[in-house]
Amino acid sequence: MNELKFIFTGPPGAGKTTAISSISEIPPVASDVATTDDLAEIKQTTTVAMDFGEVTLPDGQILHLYGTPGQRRFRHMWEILAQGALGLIILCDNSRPDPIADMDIYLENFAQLIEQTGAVVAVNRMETPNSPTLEDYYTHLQDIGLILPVLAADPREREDMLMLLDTLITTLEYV
Ligand SMILES: Nc1nc2c(ncn2[C@@H]2O[C@H](COP(=O)(O)OP(=O)(O)OP(=O)(O)O)[C@@H](O)[C@H]2O)c(=O)[nH]1
Ligand SMILES: [Mg+2]
Repeated sequence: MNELKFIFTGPPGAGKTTAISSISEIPPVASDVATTDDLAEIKQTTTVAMDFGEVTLPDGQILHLYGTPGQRRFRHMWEILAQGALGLIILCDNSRPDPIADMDIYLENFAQLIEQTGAVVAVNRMETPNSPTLEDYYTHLQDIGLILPVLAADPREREDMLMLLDTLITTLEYV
């Protein structure tokens, strides 16, 4: 049987490692090391290779969840992790300077996967003052010819993350 595999991606600190640890029914596998650069001001660790977790779907199948490193310098892992994936979740951190430009980086890098399968966009830290609305994300996606679901979701909340998986699965059923 083919592996059922979803990928979480997005910029450093968006919450990919957090999301997988919120959802996973097995102890998640992480590959975090201490942050040393500018990122150290925001958080203590960063992913250098991948995150891994598992969740059982309502039909009993096991879904494998992989998280990419956010940092560009580890981008060689993005392609490796995307192989054989059935869908993509792009996490956006609305407190970053230009979160829509962040989204574009991952849309571009995973364009082939998105075209072949599907993707959802999840935005956290929505309470950030003067930050984009969900409508802004959606409009931008439309402008570049993509119709993807855009949701507000907190990676620390398991229910939010399960809702994302559900949305992605529903999207894929219509591809
Ligand atoms: N307050 C708040 N904190 C959040 C929210 N979403 C994520 N976080 C926090 O942001 C941090 C995200 O860290 P990670 O999960 O390591 O981020 P990552 O995307 O894996 O980052 P890299 O591996 O460096 O690419 C965690 O400390 C989360 O608790 C949110 O909506 N609100
Ligand atoms: Mg991480």
